[in-house]
Amino acid sequence: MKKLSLLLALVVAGALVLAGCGGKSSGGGGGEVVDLGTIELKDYEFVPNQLDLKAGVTYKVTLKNTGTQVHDFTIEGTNYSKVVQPGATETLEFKLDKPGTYTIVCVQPGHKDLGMYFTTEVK
Ligand SMILES: [Cu+2]
Repeated sequence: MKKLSLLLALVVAGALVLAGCGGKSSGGGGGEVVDLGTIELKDYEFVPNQLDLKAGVTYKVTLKNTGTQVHDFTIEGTNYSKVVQPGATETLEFKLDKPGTYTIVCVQPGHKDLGMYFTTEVK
């Protein structure tokens, strides 16, 4: 009987330790997101138009459309794209697994031709 209650105490203590670890890891490690801040979508440019990116990192960017047209933030060759209405602010999370040169572009008709794109290196 004593042995059984000791065992029970150990099991309860173990469960508490596990619960403690679980709480910590959900707050920090693993799903870390790096905030890139705000990029303005103007008629017809991105400001700023430089990003310092690393492969395998999850980034969050805030997209603020200060222009008069609908704009979007599209990473060519990926499924990442976010349309932002004039005056609106949206956020986009993305992760690029392969290093290389990527083009960020607004795919609204004619906008790329007006210069609304930039290239960025992912290391
Ligand atoms: Cu645009």
